[in-house]
Amino acid sequence: MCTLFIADLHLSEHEPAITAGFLRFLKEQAIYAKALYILGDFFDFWIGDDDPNPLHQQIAQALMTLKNAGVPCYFIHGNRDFLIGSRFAKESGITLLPQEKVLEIGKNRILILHGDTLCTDDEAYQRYRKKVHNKFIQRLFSLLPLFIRLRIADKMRSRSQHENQYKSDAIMDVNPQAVIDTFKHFNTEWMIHGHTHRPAIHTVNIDDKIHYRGVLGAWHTEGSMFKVTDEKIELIHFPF
Ligand code: LP5
Ligand code: MN
Repeated sequence: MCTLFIADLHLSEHEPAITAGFLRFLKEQAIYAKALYILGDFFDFWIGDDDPNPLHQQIAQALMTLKNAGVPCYFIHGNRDFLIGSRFAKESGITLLPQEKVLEIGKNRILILHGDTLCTDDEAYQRYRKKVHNKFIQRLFSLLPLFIRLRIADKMRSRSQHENQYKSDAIMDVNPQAVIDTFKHFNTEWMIHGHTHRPAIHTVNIDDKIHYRGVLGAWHTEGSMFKVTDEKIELIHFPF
């Protein structure tokens, strides 16, 4: 039995092929897994569980079907969908996890996280993240009418895309020292994250011990997952 990890699908009504690819992945792969972990940026953006977007209901139903088939699904928030809350969790049957979680699979201790918290060189983003993760600000935002929230999210998306044009690739990648500190803090051999859209398995030598940082790919034109069994950990890309 395997445990599957995915992230950065950025599901949206404007990308029906990715939605179709995810629904197929549920039916043909996830259904046979021990569990499915979604590590953030599952939706392209999320402005509240009260958003009546039909795509959200379609995905919730598909995840509930997976749960009813005996495959639990766990979710870690990304920087686009950090407002996913208990109502969507109940409707979809997913379990919301904290932003970092250590799993023990076979002999491996694996830290799972979205990955944006490792990008400490991106100071503008870390300042922004602190603000939007403030519970009071989130509460105020949730009280706004839906159409206002949509407008704000749209402005935030365009501002982000604009700012990203002037940021180096290095700034938007993980900070090596943050990775080492995180490995030491959680005392794991592996970490699996998304966010950077740079799929790979990196080795990190800490005090002559090799650790592994697995990075998931975004679902632009193909699926990307980590498949973990007691024996091995594989990064797999597959057509939708
Ligand atoms: O998302 P992406 O890939 O473009 O870039 C990310 C970082 N940017 C973000 C911002 C999101 O894209 C914005 C969309 C969120 C939708 C949900 C709305 C919920 C609102 C809740 C309010 C409580 O995450 C980007 C990183 C990049 O990853 C790589 O790591 O660099 O970070 C930035 O661009 C930082 C910017 O400085 C912040 C941009 C947001 C602008 C906020 C002010 C505008 C508000 C307008 C209100 C009228
Ligand atoms: Mn992200």
